Amino acid sequence: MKSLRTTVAALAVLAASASAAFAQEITLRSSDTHPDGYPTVEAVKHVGELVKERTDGRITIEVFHSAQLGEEKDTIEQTQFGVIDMNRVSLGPFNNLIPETAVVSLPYIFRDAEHMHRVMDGPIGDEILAAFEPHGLIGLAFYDSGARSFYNSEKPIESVEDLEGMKFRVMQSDVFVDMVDALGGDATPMPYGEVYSAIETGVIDGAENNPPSYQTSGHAEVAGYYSLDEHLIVPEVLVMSKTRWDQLSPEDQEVIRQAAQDSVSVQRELWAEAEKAALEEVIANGAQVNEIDKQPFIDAMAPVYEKYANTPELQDLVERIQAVE
Ligand code: BDP
Repeated sequence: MKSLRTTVAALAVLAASASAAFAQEITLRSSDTHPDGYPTVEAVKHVGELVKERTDGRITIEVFHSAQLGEEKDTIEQTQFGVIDMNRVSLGPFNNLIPETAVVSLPYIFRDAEHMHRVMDGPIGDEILAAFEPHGLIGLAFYDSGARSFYNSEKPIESVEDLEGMKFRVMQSDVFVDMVDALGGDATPMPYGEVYSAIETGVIDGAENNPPSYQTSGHAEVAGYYSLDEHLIVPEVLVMSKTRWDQLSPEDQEVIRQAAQDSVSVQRELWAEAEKAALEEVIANGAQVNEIDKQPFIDAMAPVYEKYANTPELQDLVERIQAVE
């Protein structure tokens, strides 16, 4: 009797572990600072749909939009620790940690969005994705973020001189602090979620971002001058916690990586539409948008390049990016 019970119990354990191995349901939580409907949020949802389809419903990705899991810098740390599984973030907050990301965050490093695509879709992009791994993250794909320009509550910026003494919020990255310094302005790094009230209360005069962020954050309501100096074409990245990644089978890892790559073209399309619509909408709501001669802004960036392309390898990376047609 005892031996029969032991055998039955042993069989039950075996059956349970076998079914766990074959059909382990996995839910991955992904963070995004942007609201529902924003191109990056929709792109990661698309990754989720592809992954679900390709694993017969076994793997689910839940996207927590609107900074529900926290501000970017904090969520990045939590992703490194494995508390958050996936994260869609700007490359900016990685600059102080991963020098390669600082190079692709240099002002005017990309001539235009097409140049950025050609660089990030090729071996240089792969090199930068690989640079995340020693920091506890797996780089999966790059997304579009258009071009960032200055906006403020005071006046249209028409020349570099107009920035003199003005206070601008930047992302938490030394590159952007030095960029504003080089233009004669005063930079205040702060989390994205604090910018609206900082402008409203006059703690800062303005910030800088792409049109969809300028619009969806509501910053256009409190800083109505948007001046198209387009100083930064900084890609966004979808990363995964390496701790979580290492728990997945190689097959599941491949499904996730491929789905992320497959979402890039979808995000680019959504981005192009969102960018156009955002500019139209802020103008319709009263924002004043002006063009600028960019050359003096480009010329002012020499010290920033010198500071961040500060090893032969990083200097070489700058040159290789510039050499991409
Ligand atoms: C937006 C990026 C977002 C950043 C934000 C910022 O998409 O990832 O958090 O700018 O300025 O354009 O912090």
